[in-house]
Amino acid sequence: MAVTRGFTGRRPGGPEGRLPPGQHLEAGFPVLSMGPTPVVPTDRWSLTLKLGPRPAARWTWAEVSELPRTRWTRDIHCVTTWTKLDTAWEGVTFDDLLRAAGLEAPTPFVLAHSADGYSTNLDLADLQGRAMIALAYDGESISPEHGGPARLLVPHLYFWKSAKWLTGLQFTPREELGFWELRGYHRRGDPWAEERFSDD
Ligand SMILES: Nc1nc2c(c(=O)[nH]1)N[C@H]1C(S)=C(S)[C@@H](COP(=O)(O)O)O[C@H]1N2
Ligand SMILES: [Mo]
Repeated sequence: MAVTRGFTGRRPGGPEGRLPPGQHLEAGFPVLSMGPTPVVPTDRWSLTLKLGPRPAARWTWAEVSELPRTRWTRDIHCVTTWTKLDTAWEGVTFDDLLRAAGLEAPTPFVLAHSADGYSTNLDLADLQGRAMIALAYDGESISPEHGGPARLLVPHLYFWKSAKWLTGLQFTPREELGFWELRGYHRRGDPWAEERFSDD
C-alpha cells in the first residue's frame, strides 16, 4: 500500500527542520538580560547612527514611527538552547533605516549599543536584508523586559545578537567585539553552524 504523502511529509508550522543542532523547543518567551531592565520611556528614547565616533543620523520615537514598517514572523534561537518558533515582529528594516538616513553602508562592521550598556557586534552582511529595528511584538508594544521600546532583531543569528533597548548602531572600520563576544562568545553566532563560543 502506498503511503499517503500528507502523513509523512513536513507539516507546515511544525518544528521539523527548524531546530538548529543542540536546540530544543520553547513555548514561552524567556527573558535573558545581563542586568536590571532599564527604564526607557519613548519620549526620552532616540536611535543614533554613527560612522565611527561621528553621529550621522538620529531619530526620535515619533520620527522612527514614521518610517516604513515591515512585519516578519521568524524563529528565534537562544544560545542557552531554546528555540521559539513563529515569533511575530513589526518594525523598520535595517535597509529602510539606512535609506532614510541617505547612507550607503560605509563599513563592513557594526556595533549595536543599548541603554543598559550592552553591545553586540554584527557583520554588515548579517544586517542587510536580514535585520530590523523591532518596535512591536505580537501586535503590541515590546514589553520592557523584552527590550521595549525598540530592539534589534537579527533572527538568523543567536538571540544575544538582537540587542534590547537599542539606542545606536555604529559603523566601525574594523571589527569591534561586543559585550558577550568579549567574554568568549562567537563573533558571529550562526545557530545552524553552532557558533556558540569563540573557538567553535
Ligand atoms: N541590551 C541588551 N540586549 C540583550 C541582552 C542584554 O542583556 N541587554 N541579552 C541578550 C541575550 S543573551 C539574549 S538571549 C536575548 C534575550 O532576549 P529576551 O529577553 O527578549 O528573550 O537578548 C539579548 N539582548
Ligand atoms: Mo542569550
